[in-house]
Amino acid sequence: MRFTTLLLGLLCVAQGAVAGILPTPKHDRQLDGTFRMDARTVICCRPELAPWGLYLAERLHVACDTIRTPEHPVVLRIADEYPEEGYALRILPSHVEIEAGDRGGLFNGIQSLLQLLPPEVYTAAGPTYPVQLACREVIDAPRYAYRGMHLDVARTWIGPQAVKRYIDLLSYHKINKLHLHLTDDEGWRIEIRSHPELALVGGFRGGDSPVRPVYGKWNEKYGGYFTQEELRDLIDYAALRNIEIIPEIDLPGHSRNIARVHPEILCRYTPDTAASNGYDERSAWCVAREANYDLLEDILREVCALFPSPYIHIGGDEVEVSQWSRCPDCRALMQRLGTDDPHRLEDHFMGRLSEILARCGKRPAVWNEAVRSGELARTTRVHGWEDVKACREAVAMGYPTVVMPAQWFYFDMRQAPREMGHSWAAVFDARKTYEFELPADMTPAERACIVGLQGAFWSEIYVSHEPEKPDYLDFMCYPRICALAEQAWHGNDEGWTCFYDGLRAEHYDRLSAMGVRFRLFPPEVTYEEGLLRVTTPDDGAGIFYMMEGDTVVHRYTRPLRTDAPHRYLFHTRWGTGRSAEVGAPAYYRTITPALTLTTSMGESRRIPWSNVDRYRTFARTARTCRPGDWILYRFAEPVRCREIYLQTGHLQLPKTIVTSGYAEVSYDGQHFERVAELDQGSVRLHPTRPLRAVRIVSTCEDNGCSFVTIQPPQIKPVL
Ligand code: TNX
Repeated sequence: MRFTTLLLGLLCVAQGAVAGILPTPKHDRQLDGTFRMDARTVICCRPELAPWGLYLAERLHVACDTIRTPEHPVVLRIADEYPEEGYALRILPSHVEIEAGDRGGLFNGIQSLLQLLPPEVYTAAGPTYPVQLACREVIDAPRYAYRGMHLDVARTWIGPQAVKRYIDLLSYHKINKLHLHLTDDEGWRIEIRSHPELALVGGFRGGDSPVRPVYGKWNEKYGGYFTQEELRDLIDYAALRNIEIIPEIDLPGHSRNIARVHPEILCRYTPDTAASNGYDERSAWCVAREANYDLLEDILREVCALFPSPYIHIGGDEVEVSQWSRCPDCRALMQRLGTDDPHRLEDHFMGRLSEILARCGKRPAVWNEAVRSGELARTTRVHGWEDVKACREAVAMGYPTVVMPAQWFYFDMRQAPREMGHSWAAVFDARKTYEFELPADMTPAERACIVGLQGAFWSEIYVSHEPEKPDYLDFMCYPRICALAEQAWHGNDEGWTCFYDGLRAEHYDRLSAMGVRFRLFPPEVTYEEGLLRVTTPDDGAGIFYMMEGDTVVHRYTRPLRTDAPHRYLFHTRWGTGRSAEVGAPAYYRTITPALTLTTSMGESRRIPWSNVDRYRTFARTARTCRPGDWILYRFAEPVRCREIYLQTGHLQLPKTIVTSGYAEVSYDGQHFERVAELDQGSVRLHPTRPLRAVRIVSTCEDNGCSFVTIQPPQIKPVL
């Protein structure tokens, strides 16, 4: 056992000697000698490869020549004997050559060469010459043909410039598919020329738009969309970088947005707005309304004409089928189809869309729920997102499947319990993504159906956390995308320790040069015998701290002697990377004094106020919030505390907050004084005297949702 561990360690080191390329190449060996690269080095290729020659020349700050072969060139060449997207990169004393069977392979070879140069190749300034490159031979090809990342531009509007940056970063990691989630309940992000209102109206929410505001943008009209011109530009930009954009129009559910623009697409029954506090909860297209297919054909025809991808993603996730059971037309259709199962209507709907796509020469891609019955043709590509079981079921039925179970590949999930992000699927970091394994008992036939792996970035809680800043996206995606890339291109046979060593030793500096605000692993903080001690798994990262209530940042160099460990918050930095802030256990200690919750918004019977009284879990109101509504937290005894944190809303459903309002405190239980404004539905108070009660008062006219969520208060003791 020890011997094998040692051997593996040695292998890792031996590989490490020539390592540096991420994802790890298939064959990679050091040769004798060096190649000297300087500002006079010339990239040389045939005219038809000029776009790739120029791409490389631009990053190296050198010239590209398509006519003659200069001395000591970097040669790009297409040759026969390579697998798809495979390449050979040879660094020889006389020249460098990148040879591939196709343009994708050539691009991948270029990326490997860039990674062997100093990280500055990723900056505007470029490398400092001369650079001595150790001679080397890399022969490489991908494990999976499909290595994807998804981006939700619907919930949070992410425009052309930001998507280009996203594409660049993916391309550096040899990711070759971008699944672009263009429509959802909260936004329509693609111009449809035959129906301009879809984007002109549906691209915006709040203000005078019929689309309700949600997710943090309450007091303004918010949104945007891609024109077809902009999308064409993005498609070309991605294509040069070996990335195919797969557009998604999410149907027949997740369609509340288009239903606000075209209410006639919904099922023909009077919505029960009494139960939902005035909201029409219908979000799915009526399956029986024939005119719907005309509108859908108009939309899909334009999407097919615009995107060269052979697949168009048509959604199929999380459809609320109860709407169809209540619709007389859908019920009649079910009768004609000889079924009383509304799920069969989704098959019918998706089947009709598949026919439209087929007429345009395209195939459908769908979320895994859409193939549960197995009715859809086996030419349908499935994105297995719910869990491994869902992926398994799809391959067992013979569907080509993109494996992306949320528990390993949803990068909107939190990476540690106290960090930002969702947690409904799992809390996990890059290591878990790296260590993903397919079920061991999968048959070869089932494995053959797996086309590849994909990560996802859903953006509904993007806005609420870091409005307008790219750092939330970066923090959530990197280094998890590095781990995804390694998995999808190479596999994980080297083991996490080896991969992580390479990440730290070389890739962190590259990510920094790329300007990625990536996540570092959280520091570990202990307190013993009066000493605060901090370590970081990211050996080499700087450790910093701030004192509670202060903004001055200090560098941590040695253990700190203190009797107030709860006042310190630590984080680490490496280039542009940063960890979350971490305190000693004392920092997080809370108390649970006897409490009674009441609110003017009524009580949900299913999720009662008493959940909060017992500090167990959240409670829900019976309706949305209006100006003057209040939430009162009354204590049995005066409470002395250094901080009390009041939170409305829920990470999973951030729209369920009191969107604007303020907090009041009472020291005698009778008189209240206004002390602070709510920020994204929450407020942190630092009372100076014992409290009898606190109260949140709403100033907002509804929150886009039929209730408010109230979390138990987090109360920190005076230590
Ligand atoms: C589930 S994944 C969804 C999305 C959410 C995501 C949040 C899928 C097909 N549906 O609508 O954004 O969870 O993690």
